[in-house]
Amino acid sequence: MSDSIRYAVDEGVATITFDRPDKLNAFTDPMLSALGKALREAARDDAVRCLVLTGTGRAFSAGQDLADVSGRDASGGMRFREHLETTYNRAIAAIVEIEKPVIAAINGVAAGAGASIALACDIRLMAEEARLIMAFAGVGLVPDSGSTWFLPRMMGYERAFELAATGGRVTAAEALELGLVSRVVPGDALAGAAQELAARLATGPTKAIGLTKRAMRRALTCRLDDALAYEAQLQEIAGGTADHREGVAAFLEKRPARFAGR
Ligand code: LHQ
Repeated sequence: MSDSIRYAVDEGVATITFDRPDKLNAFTDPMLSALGKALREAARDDAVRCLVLTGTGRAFSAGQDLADVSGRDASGGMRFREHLETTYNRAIAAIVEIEKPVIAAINGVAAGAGASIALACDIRLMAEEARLIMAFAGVGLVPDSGSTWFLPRMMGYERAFELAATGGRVTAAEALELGLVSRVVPGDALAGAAQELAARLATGPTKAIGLTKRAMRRALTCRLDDALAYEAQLQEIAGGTADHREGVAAFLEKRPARFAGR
């Protein structure tokens, strides 16, 4: 896909790997463009039923490449708004909007926008030695790429604010305690655990799982009566799928279901 983004599809699982280990997988413009392309490809390809995002080496990603930022123009400036709107914001929207589960396998440090990308995923598995760092304050910036939205919802305003304002670090054990990740595993078991979970999701009722994601994401900002109505609307769609018919038939025939993802 590009030198620093690897994209591979195997048995219904698309794995997107940030692959610039000498710079802790810090994002450059070509990487962000390749990430956007990989996410679009995974959304478009019906053979892909689950995604895994991970990094090579000792980092998930250290966020924006800061050398790239300072080298932008003669005054050392960067058009932050335009940059965010055309790169990270699109990637975050793609992760949230793709109607397939997205797993972050946080193999190592995830800092700044690297942490934001992990927080945007549906499920996070974290290596014991990994860290989440709200690095933005350390370079005089506000949390971006969705962190101001995700963090307070996941850990409450007060702790989220303290973390962001101090540029604080969260260990894997703390992340688990705070509900930021669903599971912590030894580093050498992380890739296997992520692929095992991804394989399970990729053989599930993909359409219903995608609609579940859509409904739950929407429910984060809507009223109960609205959520109830939306569930009913989506159930009408799920109820018309081959996977629903297969699930019911498998139950009645006392055998495992074989979901085709539609
Ligand atoms: C890096 C980076 C990096 C370049 C490590 N860039 N080289 C911002 C601006 C614009 C628009 C969009 O949004 C954003 C959002 C952001 O993401 S802002 C936050 C950016 N990230 C950071 O501030 C984190 C900076 N990195 C660090 O604080 C440390 O590297 C951590 C704590 C992640 C890891 O520390 P160490 O384990 O001690 O590793 P290291 O610092 O020695 O890094 C290894 C190499 O990676 C080193 O290169 P070198 O050639 O000297 O060996 C670093 O320069 C490079 N690297 N992060 N973000």
